[in-house]
Amino acid sequence: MKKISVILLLLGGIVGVFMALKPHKPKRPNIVFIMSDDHAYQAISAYDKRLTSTPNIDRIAKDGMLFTNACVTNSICAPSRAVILTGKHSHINGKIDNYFPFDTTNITFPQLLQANGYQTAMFGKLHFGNNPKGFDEFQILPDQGNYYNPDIITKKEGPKKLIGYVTDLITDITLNWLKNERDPEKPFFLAYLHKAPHREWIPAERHYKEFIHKTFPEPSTLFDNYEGRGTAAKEAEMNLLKHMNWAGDSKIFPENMKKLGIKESHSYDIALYNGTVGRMNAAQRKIWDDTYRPMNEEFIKRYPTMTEKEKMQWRYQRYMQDYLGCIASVDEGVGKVLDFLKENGLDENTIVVYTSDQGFYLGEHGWFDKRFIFDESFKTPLIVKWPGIIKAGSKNSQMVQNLDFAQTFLEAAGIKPPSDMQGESLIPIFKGQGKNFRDAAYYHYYEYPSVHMVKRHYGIVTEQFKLIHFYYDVDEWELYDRRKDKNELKNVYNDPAYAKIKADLHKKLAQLRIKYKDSEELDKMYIAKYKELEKSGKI
Ligand code: SGN
Ligand code: CA
Repeated sequence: MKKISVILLLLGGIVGVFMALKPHKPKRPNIVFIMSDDHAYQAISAYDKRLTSTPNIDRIAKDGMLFTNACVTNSICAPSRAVILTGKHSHINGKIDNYFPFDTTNITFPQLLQANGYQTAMFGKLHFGNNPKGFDEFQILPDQGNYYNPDIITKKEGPKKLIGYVTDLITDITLNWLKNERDPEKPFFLAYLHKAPHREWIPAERHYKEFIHKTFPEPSTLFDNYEGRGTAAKEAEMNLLKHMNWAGDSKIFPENMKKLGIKESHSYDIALYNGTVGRMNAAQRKIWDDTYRPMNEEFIKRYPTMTEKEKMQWRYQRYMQDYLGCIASVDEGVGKVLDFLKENGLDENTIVVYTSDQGFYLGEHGWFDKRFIFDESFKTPLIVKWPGIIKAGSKNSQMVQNLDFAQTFLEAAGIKPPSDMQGESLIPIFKGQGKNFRDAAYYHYYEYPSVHMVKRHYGIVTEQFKLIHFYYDVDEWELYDRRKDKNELKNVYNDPAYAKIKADLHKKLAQLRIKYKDSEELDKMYIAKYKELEKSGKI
């Protein structure tokens, strides 16, 4: 007996010495990728305290790095997601707009993570029309998803209908996976993807009751008349006063629209309202009606004597009350996930990213929605924490893009990225290096003619300038001086003082088009394909 114990002890010692001598391989980090839909950086208090407070999202900034010039390559939902997953520009991955199908022969970074030992999960909004590849588990909203009692497509059980509020449900599904389905032996990649705060901006009950009484500061360009810019800004249909729906967006009850003879009371708007609010069950609907009725009654009294200016101001407040109310739940959800990571010792070796699929107009230029290369929609929030690598409370102003995530995550996981990915790893920036990371960003938006009527355009953005080409049914160039004209109100393309700058930027833009393999031939090819979709009635 004694002999056996001695042998065992000796063996144990040998193993111990061997383990100690073996080079220590750091554990690969987990990645929690949190993305909301249409979350403007103006509505995150770590960026801007004027509109609202997001204490939990701000915690990521406090522990990590806040990017002040993060931007997208194509400011619209599904294309942005395709760029993120493939690490390739829209014209290469083929998902140029919300209509084109996502080509599932594209290789995405989650597929590579999964093939290299990561456990992968995706919960929430994807918006591809097909299921994600490379995920051990997913539960995704079909198409845009619904705010109340949403349908969901699950990997294990197929389609299901859930009861409750979408942001809370996505959070619960995510927490449940972390608690019960995560494999502690593997590093994980978790995509936690909110539908909120996408149009039609329906907050959770607790928040609409709270936010409906709030008043928010107006942006200085709320009454923009689009002078000084080209046709594209003038013809876009994203004006709060002219293009928002009264029922679907501003929550004027359909019967009240009739009563007031609001001209815009078209059937599409009523259908939107019924398609969203109409999904509530009796109990949810009662709280909704009780909360929004007094607002409706007050509006009925005021409307007949309201000036256009007052209507615009009213619509802006209504918009912000609902939009920011949606964000309140997103922030709470983020807080719960961060708490879980901390309480379970997962915070130290986990990269946490908070971002949006693009930026959004919160009344700047009188607009809502996105799509343009102009700052509020070109830029996107990006906050990243990675203890031990990223210095807590740091800020970075490099022009990083959503194009860069794939290579960043692959490098973090020790995987060599495919050579045809087009971004750059952000890891040097995380480590406090990476100065002059990108001197110019390339942008290309396609979805036209379509909702909001933002014309097709591509362009180059440097720290100081923005050169844009609007094409398809116009052929217009615009140039903005970002240093002098922060709100991008004056196109200086034809100002002789900018002749040299203009020539340099044209040259640089042509080089970028070559570098990223974009071209006039591709522009024409995508227009032809778009026209085919239009003909087949898919647009
Ligand atoms: C819907 C919205 C638009 C929005 C697009 C794309 N209208 O069509 O305002 O721009 O989705 O959004 S709605 O009245 O139906 O809400 S995206 O986030 O999917 O790109
Ligand atoms: Ca979006």
